[in-house]
Amino acid sequence: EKAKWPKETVELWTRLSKKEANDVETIQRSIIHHVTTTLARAAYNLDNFSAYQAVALSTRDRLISRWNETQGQLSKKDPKRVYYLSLEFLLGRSMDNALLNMGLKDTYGKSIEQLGFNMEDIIESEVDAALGNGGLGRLAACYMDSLATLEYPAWGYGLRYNYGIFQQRIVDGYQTEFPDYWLNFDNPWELPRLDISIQISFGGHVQTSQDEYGVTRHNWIAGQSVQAIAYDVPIPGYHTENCNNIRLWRSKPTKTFDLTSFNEGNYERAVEDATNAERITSVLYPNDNTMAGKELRLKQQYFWTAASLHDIVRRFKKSMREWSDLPDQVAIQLNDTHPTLAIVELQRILVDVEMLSWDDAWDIVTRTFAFTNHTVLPEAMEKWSVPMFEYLLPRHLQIIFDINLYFLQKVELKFPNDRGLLNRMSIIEEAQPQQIRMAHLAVVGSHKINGVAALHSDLIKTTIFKDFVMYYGEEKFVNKTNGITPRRWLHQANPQLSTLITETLNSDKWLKDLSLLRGLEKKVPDAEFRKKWRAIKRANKVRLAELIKERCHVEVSPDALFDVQVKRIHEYKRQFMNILAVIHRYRTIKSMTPAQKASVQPRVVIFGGKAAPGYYIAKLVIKLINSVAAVVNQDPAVGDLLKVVFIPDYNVSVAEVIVPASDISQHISTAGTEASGTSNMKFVLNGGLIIGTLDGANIEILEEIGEDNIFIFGCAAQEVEDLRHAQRYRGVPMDPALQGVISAIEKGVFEDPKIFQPLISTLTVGKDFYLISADFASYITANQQVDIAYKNQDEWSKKSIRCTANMGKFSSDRSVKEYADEIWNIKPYTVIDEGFL
Ligand code: Z16
Repeated sequence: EKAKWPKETVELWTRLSKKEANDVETIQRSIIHHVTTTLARAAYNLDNFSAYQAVALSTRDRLISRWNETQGQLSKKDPKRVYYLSLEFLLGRSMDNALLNMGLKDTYGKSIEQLGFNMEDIIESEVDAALGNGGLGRLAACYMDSLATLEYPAWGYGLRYNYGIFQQRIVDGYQTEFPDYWLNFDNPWELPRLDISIQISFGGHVQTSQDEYGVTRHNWIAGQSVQAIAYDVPIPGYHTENCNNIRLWRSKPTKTFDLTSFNEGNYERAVEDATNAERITSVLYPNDNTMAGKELRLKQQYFWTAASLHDIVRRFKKSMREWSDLPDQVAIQLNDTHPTLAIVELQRILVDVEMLSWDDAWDIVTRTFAFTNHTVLPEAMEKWSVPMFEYLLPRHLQIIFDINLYFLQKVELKFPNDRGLLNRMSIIEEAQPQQIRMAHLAVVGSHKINGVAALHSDLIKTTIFKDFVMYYGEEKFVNKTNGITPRRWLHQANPQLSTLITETLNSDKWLKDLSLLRGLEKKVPDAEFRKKWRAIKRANKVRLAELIKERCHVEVSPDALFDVQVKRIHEYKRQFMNILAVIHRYRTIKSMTPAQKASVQPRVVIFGGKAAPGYYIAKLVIKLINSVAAVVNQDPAVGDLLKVVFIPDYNVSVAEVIVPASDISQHISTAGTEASGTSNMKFVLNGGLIIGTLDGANIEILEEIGEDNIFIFGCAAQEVEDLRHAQRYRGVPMDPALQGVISAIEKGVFEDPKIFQPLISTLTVGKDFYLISADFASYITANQQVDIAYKNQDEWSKKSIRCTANMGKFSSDRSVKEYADEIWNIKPYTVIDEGFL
């Protein structure tokens, strides 16, 4: 304790713990120091990767001092905090972002240059932290950036997987998966907290007894236990001292691992159990928008929520407050249903361990939690089989049954004699075996439930949570439209455009107040400005063309229209419809006279995205794209009029190259299926136009940028059910253009047609669930309108500028502020730079 030290000792510490300065020479010294000591290498004869490691370590030192300052000041002040529980944080690379946010990029650039290295090469040496699948995981990362930038006291909690999302390679046109062992080299962006270790239990049984007041007490006698070890990932805000934290848990065998087995002389059994303990945080499940139902996944969820809650409760207890104050000190946001067990675990701690009454405990629990829903797709709804759950978490199962009992009793009081209603609302689904509906549990245990875009938030109120809206009332269900961080997705990914915007607006304030982009509108009539705007887009396309050359071995012209669809491969996202329209385009070009061809707008169609390894149909879509590409790209009758590429291993870093380089991007899900989408926002922010359906956040983007600057087609969400019905029971025939395309595939224009039969079958009349046939004609028309509009480059540039200018709403700063004000009830806290470590 500092207070007990003699004056000289305190003075010595104070004098010697001054933070390192941020001038070029000090930074160079720090880099060289890490080369020669931490890395134990010679200061000359370094490769790019070692140089990257040294620069990363030097950057890390600066992050750590901000982290220390922030966490120290927050401990003293002890304001209300928010905890964002997410099984996924798709952070991507850290170095460039950390340097930009801390305002050190230029100084580091100079320092590195003088030491004989190039900043861009060094940045490229970093591997992505890919602890997420797609939209949900990247959203968590954007929200962490905004929380730190807006100076909210916030922590993320997640898992430190040894293997992130698999690496995708294309072999013979098919996706093949390779492990992403991202921790092969030291990870400088985490701080191991080997001293923070929490014991987590599984299995066993529940002992019941009466206490001295005759109250029944439940004692969970666990079967096995493992340790949770903390790894902290600092998240610096943009141009602020505040530095938040993501705490990731790693599973380890308990220190005294299976003494019993040892004592029985069963050494092998003991070591085997130890290996099983490590398995919990071994791998990220590679499903986006589908539920797998594996036992290990449930173990991950409990391990993570129990460790996080233990940590949160420990921190709260230090403040010596009453339990009833918990909701005034702590807000916990559940990112999807994955962390719903936290609700049950907190109830267990309060009732079984802290001896609160059930009702007092439940009041505290429900005022603490809020829940974000990200999908209405039935296959994505989390359900756990009761027998499996009971085996792993017997006490938690009892608590869930009690929560359900008390809940249904209240429903029955309000709406008597409606067994259908009780069945529909129950947390337990009466199937064989019974299933726990995690979404129902999350709704019952939270004070606010939010969807992620206006349409989606309306839809959940009329579909999956309809009965709950009737019971609780409308106020519990709110909308928080997603957002993206303009720091990574414009400033960092598109530095030239960022510079032009700052010059034009005479300030860089827009990076913290994105609505200021409106100021670009006045430049729309300025031909000189439009020329600069176009030149930047072209430079970004040249960069993407180089990446395509490298990864796909296809040469594409940066003067063609770049048409992009990059996202997880899923039937509802309709990459299949896109490639079918590409085939239609190919056939149209092939049927043209040379004179007709002369007026065709050249187009490069760019695909990217991973399919879940067990999603057969999605993987066939990838194969079809690659088969079409193989035929089209070498057809002399087509030449540069049409190129098709599938960029392998789409990830955050690849997105940072693709997004600034698109002219048009495709967001074409069947209306009502894509909860929000966030890449749509990234493209438009970078001056890319979009073609899309009336789905998710596309609708709000349309409202902001105006109908002249977006290509909308297809049916609306309200029409979907009628269209499906008509198709099923009135046998609406397939769209003729689509019929032609299917015939071409079946004739073997693109490899052996047998391969694609299962894919084509999904379009059989009456089975085309995602309504590709119903939307096909309007999709083709919308694509033709894109071609026509692109011919007039000057008009296109006006649209492009208007796009960027009107994207202010979609900053994750706006989203996070809405959560803070309307759900979490937290205030910012500005960290003061005290100049000491
Ligand atoms: C996911 O990425 C999403 C939803 C979900 O249930 C599971 C996963 Cl892993 C996505 C939505 O599909 C997307 O529309 C949305 O923009 C994103 O979550 C963030 O909210």
